[in-house]
Amino acid sequence: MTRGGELACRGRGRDQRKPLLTQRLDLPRPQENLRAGDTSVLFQTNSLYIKSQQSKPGTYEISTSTSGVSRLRIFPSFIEPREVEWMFEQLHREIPWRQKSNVGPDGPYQEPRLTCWYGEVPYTYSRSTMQANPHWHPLLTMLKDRIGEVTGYNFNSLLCNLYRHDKDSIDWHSDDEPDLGRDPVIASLSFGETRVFQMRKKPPQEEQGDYTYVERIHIPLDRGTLLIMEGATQSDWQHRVPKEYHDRQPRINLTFRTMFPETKAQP
Ligand SMILES: O=C(O)CCC(=O)C(=O)O
Ligand SMILES: [Mn+2]
Repeated sequence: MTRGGELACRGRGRDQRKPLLTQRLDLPRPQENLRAGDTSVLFQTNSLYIKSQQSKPGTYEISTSTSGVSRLRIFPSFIEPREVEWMFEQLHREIPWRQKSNVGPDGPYQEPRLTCWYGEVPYTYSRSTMQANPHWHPLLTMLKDRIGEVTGYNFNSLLCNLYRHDKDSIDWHSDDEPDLGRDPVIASLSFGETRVFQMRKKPPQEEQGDYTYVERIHIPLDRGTLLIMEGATQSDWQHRVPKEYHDRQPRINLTFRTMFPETKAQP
């Protein structure tokens, strides 16, 4: 019986189910231009892990809904190993990192990571705004252009993130602010320590916001790896980088985006 079959037989009662995190499944070999129907194995379990030290390269269609196809593209070693170290050092030293104060349901809090925004327009998330900053560091411009050449996407903005240690994190969210337009494409490039990028599918309406049984994907993002999120990924999924229980060295993550400030309801 497949793991999916086991899950289906286990019923809905919370205590009859194994904890979600014990469910493991190797990814099928990725293919370029996978069609949604080809990835049905992804839906036989509600927890999908991309195991191994390095994420497997390829294009993954992770779901299809009325919003469209949600797609990930993974490029391990997008930055060559001999280049990642000096780039990390330079970004760590020269980006003007700041701690942002956000506003959550329980009031203001200090975001548990450092950030820096580059773009012609301000960026607001978690009810707090980062001012426009057109003073791109030359290394960041070079990386933006290199990603553009390979992916065909011409990004105009960048949120830089520095996770100083194991207790720095970003909680569940989607990158779906109105200025990012419909179906935002996000290019995420990582340096430094490997951290796990987790995704969970938004539950159907009848689950009333209960994420207990949704599909999950875990992707270890190691230095030099480029992850692209495309299509309906921001409408249909959330993502986070959780805190860790063991020491972690600093990690830098660059999330390139395209802002469409003039058109609120976008192209
Ligand atoms: O650090 C990461 O890999 C993800 C960061 C992220 O999702 C964000 O800043 O919106
Ligand atoms: Mn994000």
